[in-house]
Formats: sequence, C-alpha cells, structure tokens
Amino acid sequence: MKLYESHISEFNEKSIKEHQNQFDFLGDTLDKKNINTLNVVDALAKFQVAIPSWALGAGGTRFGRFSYFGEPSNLTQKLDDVGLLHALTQTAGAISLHIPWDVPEDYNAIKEQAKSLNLKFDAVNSNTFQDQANAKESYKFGSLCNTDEAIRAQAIAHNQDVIKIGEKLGSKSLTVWLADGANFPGQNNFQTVLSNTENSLKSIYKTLPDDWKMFIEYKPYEPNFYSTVIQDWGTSFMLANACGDKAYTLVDLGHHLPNTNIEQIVSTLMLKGKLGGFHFNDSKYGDDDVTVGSVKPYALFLIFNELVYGMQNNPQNPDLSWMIDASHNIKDPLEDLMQSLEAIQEAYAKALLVDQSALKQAQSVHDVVACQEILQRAYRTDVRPLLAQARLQSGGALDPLALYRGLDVRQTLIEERGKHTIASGL
Ligand code: LRH
Ligand code: MN
Ligand code: MN
Repeated sequence: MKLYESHISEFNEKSIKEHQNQFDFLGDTLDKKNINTLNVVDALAKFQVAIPSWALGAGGTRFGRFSYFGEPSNLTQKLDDVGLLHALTQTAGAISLHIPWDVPEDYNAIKEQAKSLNLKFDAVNSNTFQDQANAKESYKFGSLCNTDEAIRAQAIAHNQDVIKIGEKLGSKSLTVWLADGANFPGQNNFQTVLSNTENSLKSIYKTLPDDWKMFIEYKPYEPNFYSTVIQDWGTSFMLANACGDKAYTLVDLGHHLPNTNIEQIVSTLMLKGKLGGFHFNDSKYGDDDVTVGSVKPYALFLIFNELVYGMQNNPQNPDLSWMIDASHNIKDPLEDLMQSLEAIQEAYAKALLVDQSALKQAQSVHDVVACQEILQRAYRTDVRPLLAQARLQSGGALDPLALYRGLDVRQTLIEERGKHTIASGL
C-alpha cells in the first residue's frame, strides 16, 4: 500500500485549525513558565525510534496464535510496513533486523527500498536462542556459555556473520541477547558459564568494525526459569567493560523483576558512559512486551527524566539507540506500534518540560515536597499538541491512528497480501 503526501495533507487540512488553537494555547502556557516550546518540538521531531521486524506480525503465545491478517511475510513487506508507520508518524525512521529471520535475498534492492522509504538500518540482532535449520550444533543447553567448544564456536561464528550482514546494509551496531541459563539448580556451574560467555563475547567483539557498537542485553529469567547467565544490568555492564569501549549495556524495559527501579539503572549507566541502547515496551508481570506506556506511564516518564538528564549532562555516554521491542497477540500490530510511538514521544516531551534548575535547587535544600511537585507538574501537562506539531512540521499526520483507520490500511494490506499470512519471527 502506498501512502501519498496528498493523503496526509488532505487529512491534516480537516483538523488544522483545532490543532493550531490547542498548540497556541499550550505554547502560551509554557511561555509563561519560560519553556521554549519550539525547542521541545524540534527535539521531538528529531527523536527517531527503530521498529523491530518481529513486531509487525501477530506474535501469539505458546498456547496459540491468532493471525492478524495481511501481515508481512518477507523482508520487503516488513520494510513497507515500517515505511507506512514512518510516513504517518515521522518518528519511526529505522528498522531493526533479526538474523536469520530477516536475511536479505537482494541487498541492493533492500537498501534501495529503505532509502526510498527514508529508513535506516538500526542494530542487527543475532539469534542463538533457536536452533537454525541445518545447524550442526544445538543450543538446547546454551550458546555462548556452553561447555562444549564446538557449540560456542558455532554461536560466535553466527554473531560474526550477523555483523557482516549488518555491514552490507549500513547498520552500525550488533545486539546480543542470550537465552543462555539453567532451568534447574545445579544444572550449570555459574562461574564456568559466565567465563565462557565473557570469552565468547570477546571473540565477537574482536571482529566488530571500528565504527560499530555492541549492545549486551540482560534478562533475569525466561526461557530459562532458574537462572540466566546475563541476568541483570550489573552482569551486562561487567561484560561490556571486559570487552572494551565499543561495548555497552542495553536496557529492555520488560527485562526486570517487578518493581525494579529502572530509572536508577539508566542514571547509573549514563554516569558511567555505558548505556548503549533501549528496548521500549511495558509490562505488568515480566517480559509482557505490551504497548509502551499502557500499564505504567508514570514510570516511563521517570525513566525519560533520567534519560533527558543524562543526554544533557553526560557527554561520556554516546547517543542512544532507541527501539520498540513488542509483540502482539490481539491488536493490529501497526496500530499498536503507533500507540507505542505516541507514548514514547509523550514521555519524552514531558521529561523535557521538567524544570531542571528548580529541581536542583529544591534537592539542595531538601524540599522533598517541591521535588515531587516539579516532576508531577511536568507529568500532568497535556503535551499532545507538541507531538502533533512535530509531526506536522515533518510532513506526518496530525493524528496517525485516525488517518490509518480512515484509509482502511489494514483492509488494503489484506487485499494485497492475503488473509492467512504469517510473519517470520516470534
Ligand atoms: C528477548 C528479547 C530480545 C530478543 C527479542 C526477540 O526477550 O527482548 O531483545 O532479541 O526479545
Ligand atoms: Mn529486547
Ligand atoms: Mn524481551
């Protein structure tokens, strides 16, 4: 399905007056608080979040999978979907591939297509959590951590291949997430599997191009339910330090035990210059991978507050790689991703409104009540006109979801691709 500029401009025309009123009113209010609205809008317009190739289809659970119909069944169609999202929102200017799910058949054609859709290739992800077709060795008992050298070698070689694929596409980073761990006490010697993992990561790191970064993702449990080798940010941080300057920790919001103070983790990593990337999602119980901001929007705001502080005060930390990591069981994936993008931009905008100097002042005199007021004043501001303005400025839709529904995009995709399509991936 091709979305034309005229689709967007004609749609925007209908609500432009109402938007302008709302934007001007908010602008006046913020002006009185000495906030430069145009700077905030500018920051929002620049903020781009990568879409993972595996979030474009219906994921399902181990109990079943309900197709959403018209899902992309190859890389070209996945790029088209992200292109649609980007055209509507102007916030999704990159795609993150998972290998081997997304190995391109024709690199030039894929690169040309991405260029025409204004998309970049974000981090490439390796996969040693599933056995691949025709693979000699099995990852049933771990990959980079395995006590069997041949299995480790196969997993290392896979990661090195993924880097080569990413290089051909213009990616600049590799994300390593390992399912490695144990299902039962006694299954693994903790020190052996950690040492093996460190050595394997170092071998992969050795082949990382100079202008690349390696992101090490952590997760406390699942699919192993007793222990995970890279279980928390501390383990990831330690491994990143052992590898070198181009290795960083990656925070996935769903990879924490309930009530973990994620904003504090973000803050610590940025102070140490070791936060590399971010996977957005939301959760109630664990790695639920549900729509960003749908369960704990205030926690997301507090996380963004630390991210904004870090981006303004920690030059030792590089620019972050932003990505959504979600799965969809019952929603239209594209609609869900639009909701996630909106929630991310909303939390970012609110964090940009925090009066940092007033907060510092209140902290210095231990005025705890004022500290909370300052944060909540920003959080309670309805920033949606700022988001709409940023989209308008960049050629996106004032209300992406309404336009998507108005054009009946999903129905067109079903007509083009058929009903019973299955996206490769989770
Ligand atoms: C693991 C994870 C990781 C994978 C993706 C499919 O739970 O978050 O980022 O690559 O899901
Ligand atoms: Mn993730
Ligand atoms: Mn996950």
